[in-house]
Amino acid sequence: MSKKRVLSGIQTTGNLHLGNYLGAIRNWVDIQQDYDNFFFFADLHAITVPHDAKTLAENTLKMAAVYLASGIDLNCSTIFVQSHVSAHSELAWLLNCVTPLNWLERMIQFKEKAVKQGENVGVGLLDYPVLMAADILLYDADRVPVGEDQKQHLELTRDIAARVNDQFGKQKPVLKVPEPMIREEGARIMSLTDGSKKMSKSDPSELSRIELLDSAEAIKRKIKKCKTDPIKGLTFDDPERPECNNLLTLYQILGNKTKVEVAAECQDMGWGQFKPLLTATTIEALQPIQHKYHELMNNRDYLDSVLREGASKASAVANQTLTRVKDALGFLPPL
Ligand code: AQP
Repeated sequence: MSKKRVLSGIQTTGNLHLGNYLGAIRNWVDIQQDYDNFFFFADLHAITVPHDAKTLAENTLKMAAVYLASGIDLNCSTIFVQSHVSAHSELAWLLNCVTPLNWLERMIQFKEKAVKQGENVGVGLLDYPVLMAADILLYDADRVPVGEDQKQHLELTRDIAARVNDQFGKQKPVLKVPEPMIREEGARIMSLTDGSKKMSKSDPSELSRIELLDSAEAIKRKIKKCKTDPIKGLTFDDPERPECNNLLTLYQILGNKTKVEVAAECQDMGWGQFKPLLTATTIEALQPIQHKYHELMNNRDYLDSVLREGASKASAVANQTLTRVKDALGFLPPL
């Protein structure tokens, strides 16, 4: 039996942080041997908010090195740059024409990010979930591993696929309807400065996130300054103590411990005792990734060849789906 297909990606908007790693990449690495995987660098998504043309390409390359350094295995996973596979933009247009506007206006992420951009909010930000639907549906993905924050967008992808099938695939479904794959642990890593907000690349405060490439010094400083509370004894799942829950979760996952172990270890601790432990655990967990990352960044030819091959494999799959959709929608095939 052939393996089920998995697809996921991350925007190339900036440096990856622990939320992206624990909510996404680490899970991809853990499951990859059981699936046929496509992981991409969402550079077309990265321009849905104002971006710096001088850093976009470099951010994309850095992210490729991070995926590989984190353990993505090219024997079972294809990695590629979204803009290198033109079918993504093309299918997004076709899907735009079957997607009702009010489906997009309901998206929480749009509402949150639109507020930050005021009157200048771009059409691309509203349309982001349709491009995401195209990303997923092009590969006939069975499963999409994402963090909790992307769940609504994935529901929309399913709705769009069902609508296309309903309107144009009465005899035979045109698109495969994918399932989300959300791992409970690490699904929502919170900001270090506000335990009620998710850790995010676009948070203006660098102190709010630990980036995967942060130096040991930076990690130490950020954990030292992170928000805590005056209560002694550290516990999970207290709704009054979101920061405490978040920091214990980081300690648990990065230290490869169970929740029960961490709860027992930390129940009588104060922050003064806990913070150095979390700092050491974080530095130790990130060190091998950082080491490998620097090696890869010094081997540009290798990275280029991986991305070239990835784009070619991804295009072969994506173009087939695109042709299937265009046929179903009734386009005159190229002559
Ligand atoms: N805080 C988080 N906890 C768990 N998972 C997270 N992800 C992002 N933040 C967290 C997961 O990372 C993957 C890639 O996300 P993305 O960069 O494409 O978009 P995002 O979700 O909007 O991530 P950011 O960091 O918040 O980026 P900006 O600030 O640029 O929007 C997804 O699987 C996501 O669930």
